[in-house]
Order: sequence, then structure tokens, then C-alpha cells
Amino acid sequence: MATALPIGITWIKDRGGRAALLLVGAAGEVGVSLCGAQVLWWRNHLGEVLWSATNSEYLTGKPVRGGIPLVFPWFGDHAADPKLPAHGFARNLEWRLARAVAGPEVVLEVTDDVSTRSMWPHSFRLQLVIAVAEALRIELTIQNTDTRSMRCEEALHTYLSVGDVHSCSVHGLEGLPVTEQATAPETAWDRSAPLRFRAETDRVFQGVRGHLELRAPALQRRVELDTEGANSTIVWNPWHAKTARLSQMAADDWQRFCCIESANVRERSLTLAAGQQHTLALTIRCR
Ligand code: TA6
Repeated sequence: MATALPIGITWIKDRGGRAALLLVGAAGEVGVSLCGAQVLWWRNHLGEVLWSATNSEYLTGKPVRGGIPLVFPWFGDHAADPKLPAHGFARNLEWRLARAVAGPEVVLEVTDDVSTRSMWPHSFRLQLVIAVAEALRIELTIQNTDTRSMRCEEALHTYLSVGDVHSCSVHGLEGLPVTEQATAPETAWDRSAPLRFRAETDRVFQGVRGHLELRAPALQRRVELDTEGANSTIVWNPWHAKTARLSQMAADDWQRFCCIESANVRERSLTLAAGQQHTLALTIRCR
């Protein structure tokens, strides 16, 4: 018989009938799928804090477009083999429940296997902590269980509801080194001002300071993101043209979300010695 779960944690099925956990705490209600250890939703007194695509699909071994998909061990397309899954394989794996404690807090875990080693020749253990107390806390720990060092990238690819992307702004990235990787970006923008969305936006900021604020006046809300162990932040909105090329999206979905991704990527990727581990921690508050 499955071990009894603490109060505030329940086994459920998500919209695709996949195994998931429901966490109910002071900060609201969170759904987490064992597929990819993906946070699917977070509802508090203000409504849905995260965002999911209109035509979200809940399929075995695939991420839902929304919530907080995980990125590991590479960010974006694989540098050498475009046939390998974009954003790595962590979000496609079936994770398992390692621990559940009152709080509520769960720890999900996954390790390498023949399939992952065929894509990336390293042994590793990933643990994801999801806690719902006065805020939503997510901690991704990467452990190098191999005998050699490993270089990897990681991100918590957070989709946030904004109501109307034209009126929202992101504060705390001003003046940082940044690379714009969008195919049809805003031609010129003020790097010393809070980030506004006026075209496809796909900016990788480095040397980030650990505190960001998203202001979404259309929803009359502010979302604070505090990180430890993240040197990079990616801010993304596909705008209308790229939305047409993305799965699960309705044509106008781009207007209602932005991604703020807590990460270690590109020149700030991680190098872990044999046996070494690293934790990226994100706390999200919505007021
Ligand atoms: O994080 C930004 C990004 O790399 C975009 O370029 C876009 O590809 C987005 O991630 C979504 O990627 P996905 O593989 O989830 O469709």
C-alpha cells in the first residue's frame, strides 16, 4: 500500500490522467506532475499566478507549455545534434516522489539511465523541492554522481500570467550584460530602463542580482522572484509571429504571459566536479 501522505499533499491525476500531486498551503494550491517534475499550476487568492497555453497537452514524456518546465542539461537546441530534445531531457522524464513532509513540501527525484546516457554521457541525480508555505519555493539540486566533471545548463522556465503583455514590466535587470536572441526583436531598447515588451523578446541576462519584480497592472498584481544560485535570467515572449510556430498555443496567447527563467546558461553554465552538487533556489511571491 502506498505510504500515507502528510496533510496538505494528495495524489491526483492531471488533465491528461497523468500522476500528479496537489499541494495546499498558506500560499495557495499547487499542482505538480511526475512527468518532468513540472509545476502545472499555482492558484492563490488572486487567481492563477502561473500561465498555461490555451491548447495545453498533457502527454506522457512531454512537457505542458506552461507552469514551470525544467531545463537540464542544456538550454535551447542541443549545440551539436538538433534531433535531441530542446532544453534537454529532464522535463520529459518520469520523476519519483522521494519525500513528502507537512508544510507542505515534496521532493521529487530522477537519476540517469541508459536513455539519458545515450544523449548525454554522464551519471547524475536531480532533486526538485516544491514547497508551498508563505510563498512558492522551488529548489533544483544537480548532483554529479559520476567519476568525471560535468558541464551543464539549467533553468526553471517559469510562465507567468500578466493579463496584457503590452502593459507589464520586469524590474531588476537594468544595466546587466544581455544577449537578445529573438529572431524579430525590438530594434533598439533602453538597457537602463525596466524591461517592457514591444516585440518578440528572448533576452539572456548574466550576473543577475537575485531579486526581480514583474508588474502586471492588467491583473492588478506584482510578482516577486528571489533566487539563490542563479547567475542567469532569460525573459521571453514570442510575440504573434513566433506564437504561430509554437505547439499548444492559440494565436493570441502571447498577449497573456511572459517567461522569467531563473537559470545558469551559456557563459554562466555550471561545471561540477565528481561528487559535487549545486542548488538553484527560487521563491515566488504574488501580491
Ligand atoms: O527560454 C526561451 C526559449 O528558449 C525560447 O527561445 C523558446 O524556444 C522557449 O524557450 C520555449 O521553448 P520550448 O522548447 O518549451 O517550446
